[in-house]
Amino acid sequence: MTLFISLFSCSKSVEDNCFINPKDKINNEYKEERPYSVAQILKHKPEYLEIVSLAKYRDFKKDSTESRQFFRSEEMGKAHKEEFKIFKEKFHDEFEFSSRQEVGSTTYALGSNRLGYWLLKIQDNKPSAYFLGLSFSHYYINKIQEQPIVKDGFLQLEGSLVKFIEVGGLPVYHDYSAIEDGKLFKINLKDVCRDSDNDGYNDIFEKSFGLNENNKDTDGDGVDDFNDLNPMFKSEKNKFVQLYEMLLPQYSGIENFKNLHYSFEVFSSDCDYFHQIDPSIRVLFLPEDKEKQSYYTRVTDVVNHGVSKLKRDHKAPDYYYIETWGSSYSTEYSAAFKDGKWILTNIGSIVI
Ligand SMILES: [Ca+2]
Ligand SMILES: [Ca+2]
Ligand SMILES: [Ca+2]
Repeated sequence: MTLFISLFSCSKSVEDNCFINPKDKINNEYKEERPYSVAQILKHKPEYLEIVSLAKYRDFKKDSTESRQFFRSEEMGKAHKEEFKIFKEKFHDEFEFSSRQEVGSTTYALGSNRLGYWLLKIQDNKPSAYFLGLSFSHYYINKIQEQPIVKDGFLQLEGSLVKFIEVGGLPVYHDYSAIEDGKLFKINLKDVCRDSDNDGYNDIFEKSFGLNENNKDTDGDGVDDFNDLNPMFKSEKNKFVQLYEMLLPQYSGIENFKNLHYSFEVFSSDCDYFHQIDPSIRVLFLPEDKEKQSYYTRVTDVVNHGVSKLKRDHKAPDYYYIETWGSSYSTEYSAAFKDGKWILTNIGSIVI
């Protein structure tokens, strides 16, 4: 009996996960999360990260203002473009690049994208990217590194512990402020580069985003994680899956997302139909319940788009409502399923 109850309470049904129950209380209340203190950041820091306090350092203010000026100057912009040309080619413009360094025949650089910071490596003409798992909500890495970033078998990055501050106005945007300057973030290169299942994504990346670091093919669909556009869940064909596929963000000018191994659209959803999409962009899913997410995704804002649960029209069968949102818009659709096809009608948009 006990077993029955626990099974029952653990697995919510597709109905619960994908459809809005009119009896559900919808909680749209905006909760401002308090920034972490230094003590909290240190308490939760990744176990592979060593933080050293520096006596002499380039402080946060200097780095953030100077690097801003640096990238605005045309001449510097050109020089930067030239310096990182090989990285842009190999990584298809998937990152912002900084701090290039040669070690023997290997070339390193730092990369950052919407998911976070990466160590980039080009060796024998072959590019690899290793996720660092350092949340940009807590760790600021100096854009101008005055010391070599790879030394004595360690990745060594100067930076600060920071917090986000909200800047008012519409849209509300975030800025940083340093809460403790002058830090050296040290990670053993072995820990950075460890890829236990040898699928092309390092363990830190897989653990941070809920992939299986001990299995090349997390969802068992025969396509390894590195080449799977939806690596977490097996795709299925179903009318609701088809609807979710239609509502994915569209990108123009990108020829083939298959070559972009480090650019993901991250969604927070428990809906099986959403999970089962066969997308043309790379996707990852986070559990809606923050407690079930990895520490990294709990504290790092990596979700830029969303597609809501479905709402039935109780008067008309095969008629639904669904909402999509991005950082500056939300759109509500009515969706009617007729003769094997969805007819989507925009019934209201809000642009911020
Ligand atoms: Ca791996
Ligand atoms: Ca894997
Ligand atoms: Ca797979």
